[in-house]
Amino acid sequence: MKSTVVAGLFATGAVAQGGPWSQCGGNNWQGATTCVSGYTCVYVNDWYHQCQPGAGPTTTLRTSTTKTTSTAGATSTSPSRGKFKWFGVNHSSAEFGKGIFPGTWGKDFIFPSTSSIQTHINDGYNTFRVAFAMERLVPNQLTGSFDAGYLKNLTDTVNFITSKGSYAILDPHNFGRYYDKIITDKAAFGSFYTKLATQFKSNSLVVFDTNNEYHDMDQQLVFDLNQAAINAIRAAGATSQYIFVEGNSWSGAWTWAQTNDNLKGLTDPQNKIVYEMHQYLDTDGSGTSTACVSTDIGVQRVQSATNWLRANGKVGMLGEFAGGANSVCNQAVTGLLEHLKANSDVWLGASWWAAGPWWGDYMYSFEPPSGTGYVNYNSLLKKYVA
Ligand SMILES: *[C@@H]1O[C@H](CO)[C@@H](O)[C@H](O)[C@H]1NC(C)=O
Ligand SMILES: CC(=O)N[C@H]1CO[C@H](CO)[C@@H](O)[C@@H]1O
Repeated sequence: MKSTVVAGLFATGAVAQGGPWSQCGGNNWQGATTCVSGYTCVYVNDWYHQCQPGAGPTTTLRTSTTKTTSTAGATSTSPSRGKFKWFGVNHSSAEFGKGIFPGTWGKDFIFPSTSSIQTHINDGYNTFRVAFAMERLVPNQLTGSFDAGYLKNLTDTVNFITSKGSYAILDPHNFGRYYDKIITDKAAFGSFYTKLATQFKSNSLVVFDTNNEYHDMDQQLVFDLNQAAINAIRAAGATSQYIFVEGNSWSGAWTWAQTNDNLKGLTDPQNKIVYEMHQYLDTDGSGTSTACVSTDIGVQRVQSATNWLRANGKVGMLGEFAGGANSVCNQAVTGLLEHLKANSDVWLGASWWAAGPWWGDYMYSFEPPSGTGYVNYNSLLKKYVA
């Protein structure tokens, strides 16, 4: 998984010019520092300068990092201004140590770094999906009481985000399961949301995500769990918040229209349901490879979901997406975001998978300052902030 793609492209010498989207500078960089025709070497951060579309001097530009792509009229990949309601990053770490419950803070799991969140806010992002484990919040049973320590840390993270005016998506990263067993008790599931909503109902910048990636479950059960969560959240008095529902088959956008068509029947008295889908661009769509299938795979994979949303008068959020640090993925991700933006009547936003203090050299890590995804995609993603 460790990504060596970008460094490998020009690791062989200082002769060649950098190709599209390749690295062209940064601390300790040994390769080419100029780009092929039509591309400009753009300062991204101290560790990374990148060949981005656009005419101009082929030397490194230190300033105006994200504005330099506008001059290449022929370049269809140059994004225009975004109008997403939500655009941001998953912060994943509080759910780490799956299976080790409750586990030890600082060893098995940790909460997101507020300074990293602040960096993302400074970059312009306004939405953070905060993953957590239901087994840590309610250790004994779904209907049980919250663990005070875990709740406090989760609440501190949420409050940090929303005190800055950003949205915090509460993401029980549980796959429709509790201690690895598919949740079938809808009333108990609802009671979890009663407690969660009671806790956060006065904070309108909180978004309730009903659960991360249901999969291999009865389709009616997925419907029922989502509806139970919606009913409980509203009954608890949380009426201003958006609710993100997720679907079966890992909430994949590419299979949504076939698999999750029944979810169009979900109802909310506040009419604030958003369909959260996920989409990765590797062969099996699992988000486990640095490679993307093709430069237009992003658009291909979400097109049917776009059609489904519009045909049914629904709105969606691409709650997880990512791509490896290479030119094919860079173009595929650009195409994906352009498509979402062009259809922003039905796609309200997107959030990258993922940041978190413990991702290390993970191929998609958006943890500043040196996560592979952050280094390679921040300058692109920043262009889409709300
Ligand atoms: C909460 O965070 C504090 C550090 O701020 C840590 O000492 C404590 O163990 C954490 N507790 C839980 C349950 O996460
Ligand atoms: C796509 C991806 O990497 N998903 C991972 C997200 O993090 C959880 C753990 O929190 C993993 O189980 C997933 O594989």
